[in-house]
Amino acid sequence: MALYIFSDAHLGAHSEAKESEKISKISQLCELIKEDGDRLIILGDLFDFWFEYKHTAPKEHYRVLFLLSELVKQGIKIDYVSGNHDFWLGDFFETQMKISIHRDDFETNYGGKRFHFIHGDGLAAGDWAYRIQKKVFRNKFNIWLYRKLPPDFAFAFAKKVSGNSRARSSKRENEFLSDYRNYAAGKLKDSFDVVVIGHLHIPSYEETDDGIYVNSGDFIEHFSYVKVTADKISLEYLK
Ligand SMILES: [Mn+2]
Repeated sequence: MALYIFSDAHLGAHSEAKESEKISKISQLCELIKEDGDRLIILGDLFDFWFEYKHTAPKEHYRVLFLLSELVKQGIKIDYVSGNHDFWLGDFFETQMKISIHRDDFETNYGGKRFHFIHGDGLAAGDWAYRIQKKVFRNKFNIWLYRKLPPDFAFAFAKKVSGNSRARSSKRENEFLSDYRNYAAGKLKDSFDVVVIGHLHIPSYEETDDGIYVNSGDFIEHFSYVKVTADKISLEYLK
């Protein structure tokens, strides 16, 4: 029995070669999960952009959706904590994939330990500009309005904006690494045993007297993931 966690594949953001590499690594991870896993947590930004309409969902992500549904079919429970690139998840994952969606942070117990999960966008104290943008992007009326756009146009536009946001945030977040550490420290004082965050694309594992803070890294360059068993929590890398 093991719980697996990964994040930040940003599917759809890169060249065809990179996209194939990412998909084959996700497939490799799924094989590991099938061997000894019983739970998977996707910690946000699996997709670089996800938007669904009442009657349609993006076809370019068929391959990863297939891999995930294979896991569900095997009885593996999947939770998906949305990130800043995929917060527009509608009901597709819950109704069609049987995957639970969490739009903010998410708490759960595993192997007798208490876990706190959050993607991590907007955590840094100095990141006020992003927090304003987040309010606009998540506004119900704005989402309703955006859905009125023809899908091909809406996707082309979003991919442009999404690329800009990626370029900006990688620089910004690196300046705020200590804010993430402080956030985790607060939660660990607050009775959690383990805090797992994504978003930074920098894998890390830190143990203190209060517990463990892990950053899941990314599935673009590091192919890092977190594995939790009854007696061990580790940050691992795919070969
Ligand atoms: Mn992110």
